[in-house]
Amino acid sequence: MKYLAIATAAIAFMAGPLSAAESAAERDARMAWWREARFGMFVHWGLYSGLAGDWNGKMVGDSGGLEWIQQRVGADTHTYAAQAFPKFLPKPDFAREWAKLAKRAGCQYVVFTTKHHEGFALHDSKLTDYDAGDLLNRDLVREITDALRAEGLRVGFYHSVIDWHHPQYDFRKAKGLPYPKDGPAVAPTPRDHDRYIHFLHGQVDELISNYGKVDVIWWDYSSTGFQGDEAWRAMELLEKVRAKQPGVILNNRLFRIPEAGFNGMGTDSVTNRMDPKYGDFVTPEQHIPPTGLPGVDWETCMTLNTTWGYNRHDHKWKSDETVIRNLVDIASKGGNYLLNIGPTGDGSIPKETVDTFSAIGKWMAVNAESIRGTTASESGKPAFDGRLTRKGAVHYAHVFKRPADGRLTVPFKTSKATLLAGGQALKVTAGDKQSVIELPTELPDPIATVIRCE
Ligand code: JFZ
Repeated sequence: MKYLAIATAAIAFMAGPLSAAESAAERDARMAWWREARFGMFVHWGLYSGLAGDWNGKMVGDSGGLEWIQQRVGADTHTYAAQAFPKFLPKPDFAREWAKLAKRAGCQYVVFTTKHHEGFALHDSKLTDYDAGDLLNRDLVREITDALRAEGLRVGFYHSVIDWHHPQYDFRKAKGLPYPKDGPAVAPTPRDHDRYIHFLHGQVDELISNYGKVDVIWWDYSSTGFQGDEAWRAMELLEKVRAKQPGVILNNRLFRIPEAGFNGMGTDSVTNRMDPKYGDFVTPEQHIPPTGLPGVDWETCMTLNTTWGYNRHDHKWKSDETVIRNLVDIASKGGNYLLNIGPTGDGSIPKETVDTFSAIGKWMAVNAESIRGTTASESGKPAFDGRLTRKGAVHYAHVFKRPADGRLTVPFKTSKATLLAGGQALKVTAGDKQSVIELPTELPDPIATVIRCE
C-alpha cells in the first residue's frame, strides 16, 4: 500500500498540476451541471446591507452599487465598521428563505459573497477578527451553505480579492481598483502586499477546506494595471484551489489580460477567447452579449434594480417581463443568467425581489425544460418576436408577441408542435428549411409562450 501511494504521488507529481492534465472530455464533464443549469441566484450581503444606502442618517444615492458605500462616502475601515456593525443583525434561519426562493425560482445554484471589497468575512476565520465568527459568534458561510444544500442547490463562493480592511493590502499598487480611504487605525505604512496575498490565500484555504464541496468560486476583480500573479499570485492560488476542489468551476476575474478573455477594463470587454488555465467562464456584467460568445462558457450577472448590495432608496426594479425574457434571451445564446438579490441587514429579501423571483418560478414550473439543458439556437434570432433554444432534436420557440396573422414561421423542419403549457397540439405545415405553426388566438403566457417542436 505504502509503495503504491508513493508511486501514485510520484506519477501525479510528474504529471504536473491537475489543471494541466485535464483533457477536453474531462473538462466537459466537470462543466456539465453548470452548462445545463442556465440559471443561478447571486447574493450580495455584508455590512453594507445594514447601512441600506444611508450614511450618518442621510441617503448616499438612489442608484448604483451601494455595496461600495464605504468608497462612496470615503470612510476608512474603522469609521465604516463602527457605523455598519450595529446594523448587521442576521435573523435566525435567514438562509432558508434565500435557498427556498432560489429553488422555487428554478435556480440550480447560488453564488453568495463570502467577503466583498469591504473585507468583512462571513465565515468564522482564524486569520482575522473582522469576520462573522468574531462579531456574531456565528459562521454565516456554514449557515448559508447548509441551507443551500438542504434545497439541493449547488454552492458558489463569491470572494473579493480587493480588500479595504486588511492593513497590508497595498491600494497604492492596486492601480485601477477602488479604495475608499487610508485610515490611521489599521493602516501602518508602508504596506507589504505579500503579507496580504498570504492572508488572501489563507482565507481561501479556509473556505475550500471547511465547507465540503464548493461548486463555484467567483473571484472579484482585477484591473489591467493590477492583476494575475503580481496582484494575487493567481496561478498558485488556482492550483491550490483545484488540488483541494477538483470539481470546482472558476471565473476569470483574477486576471485582466487577453489570454484570460478580456479586451480591456470595461465590464463589457469580455471576449470569446479564453485559455481555461485562467478560469472556466467569462462574466459579462449588467448586459447580454448581442450574439452570445460562441466558443466560451459565459454567465451574465445582473442586478434586479441598480445595486448589488441593498439600498432602500433604489426603486428602479426591472419588470417580471424583462427578467424572464432576459433568461430566455441568454439561454438562446448559450449563456447562464446569474440574477442578483440584495438582502437587508437582517438577511430578509425585499418584497419586490421575492415577487419577481416567484414570477420566474411560476414561469419555470411550466417552461423549465425549454431553458435547462438547452443549447444556443444556431439560427440566431428568429424572424418572429421571440427566441429559440434547442435540446438535441427538439426545438423550443419562445414567443414574446403573437404575429398578427397567428402564423409562426420557424427556421427548421418540424411536424409536431405543442404548447408547453398544457400540451395542446398546434397545426403545423412542415417544410424542409422552415415550418409554419398556427398559434391559438390568445397566447397562454403574455411574457413568453413556449412551443415545443419535434
Ligand atoms: C464588481 C464589484 O465591484 C461589484 O460590487 C459587484 O460585486 C460586481 C458583481 O462585481 O463590479 C465590477 C467589476 C469590474 C468592473 C466594474 C464593476 N470593471 O472592471 O469595470
